[in-house]
Amino acid sequence: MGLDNNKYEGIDMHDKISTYNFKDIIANFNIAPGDYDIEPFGSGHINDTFLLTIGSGYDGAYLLQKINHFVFKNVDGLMTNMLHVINHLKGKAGTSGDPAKEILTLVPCKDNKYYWQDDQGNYWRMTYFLKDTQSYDLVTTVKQAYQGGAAFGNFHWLLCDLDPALLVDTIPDFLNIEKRLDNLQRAIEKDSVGVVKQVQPELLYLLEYASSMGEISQLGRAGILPLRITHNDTKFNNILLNQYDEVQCVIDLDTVMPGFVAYDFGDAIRSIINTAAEDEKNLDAIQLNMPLFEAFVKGYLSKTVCFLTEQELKSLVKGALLLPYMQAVRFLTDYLEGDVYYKTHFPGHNLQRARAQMQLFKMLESKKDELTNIVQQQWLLIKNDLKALNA
Ligand code: ADP
Ligand code: GN1
Ligand code: MG
Repeated sequence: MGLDNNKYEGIDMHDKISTYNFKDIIANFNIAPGDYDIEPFGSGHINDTFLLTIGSGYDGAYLLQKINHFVFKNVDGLMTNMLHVINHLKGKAGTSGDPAKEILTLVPCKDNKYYWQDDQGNYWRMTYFLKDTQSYDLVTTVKQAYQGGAAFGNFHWLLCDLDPALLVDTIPDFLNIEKRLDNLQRAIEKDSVGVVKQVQPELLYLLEYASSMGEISQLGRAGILPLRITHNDTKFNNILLNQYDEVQCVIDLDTVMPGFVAYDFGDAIRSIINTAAEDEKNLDAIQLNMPLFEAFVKGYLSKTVCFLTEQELKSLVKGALLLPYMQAVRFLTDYLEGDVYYKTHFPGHNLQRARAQMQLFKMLESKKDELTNIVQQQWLLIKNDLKALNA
């Protein structure tokens, strides 16, 4: 994570910090008044996150986020979703755990709402900062991967009985590949920044796979895959691990809405199995770490074996291929549109990201059968263990 004085992911944040009147913003939230230090935090591509600390250490620290309302058009709906999910998770928290540490807690504003709009039209929210935790952009150990699987599997399990009708789609068709490909097509036709001619090989490659990528959507529409409440942004850095690298909390709840488990499985795998960064320039460095895949599967199935359908099980590897493909489509579309969606840190960043995700997709495609066998084996092993336990 990029905290180096005021350099944040390579960007100088002096300007960004001085853009906002933090004193006024903070004054609208129900926190103890004081002289808070403010630093940019995290490496998310969408929202702007700031850490608020008082004195030394992280006691009494908060995380303040400016919600990207270009991306999230319905902030009120998004925050209502977030409250439903948080309340549901807190309602289920067992006596063994500590809900304040394991589930995000929103700080209310003085008007009792959970977000505040400043006079420039920006939307702000605040959560308690969970100290002694870490998030990883790159996964390096089987323990981390296993914990990631258990975290998202448990998340699906806990939300199984939350009424999907309570949640709005915070971004309509967010993970609908057919719509994403339509957007790419529109961006090609518009060619608003004149770069389409530079990316012909990438476009040809992506379009070659387009028709086979709609399978999960089609199975969903046919009612073969059940719509559940899913996270939809299961990048590994959206989990906080404690100091022993055990899962503590699933974060970044902006996109929790109805979806298919294969999407969450696939997006997590995208960020776990890759030996290199999401935006790796050197494509040869992008390799698959199979032990991490197996560990994630083990963790995920240990929490979901009791409710996943056979069709869902079969869809998991399809999701693992689809998500890097879809990410390549999304990054490339943003490149063609002039970098209007994701934060970028240098010109051509979205193209570099798209190429890296395409490379990851190619690697996964070549190992599809091996990945499927691992899922099947783990499923059988866990089922047998359960049978033995209940015998
Ligand atoms: P984004 O939408 O920009 O990805 P996130 O909600 O994921 O924003 O937060 C960005 C980063 O901040 C996370 O990857 C994590 O490192 C850290 N983070 C988020 N929420 C908390 C929290 N409550 N306590 C500690 N760290 C947090
Ligand atoms: C964005 O906010 P962040 O960085 O967790 C994006 C995800 C992408 C991800 C790619 C709302 O997630 O969909 O998978 O970047 N979030 C949104 O790194 O578009
Ligand atoms: Mg995030």
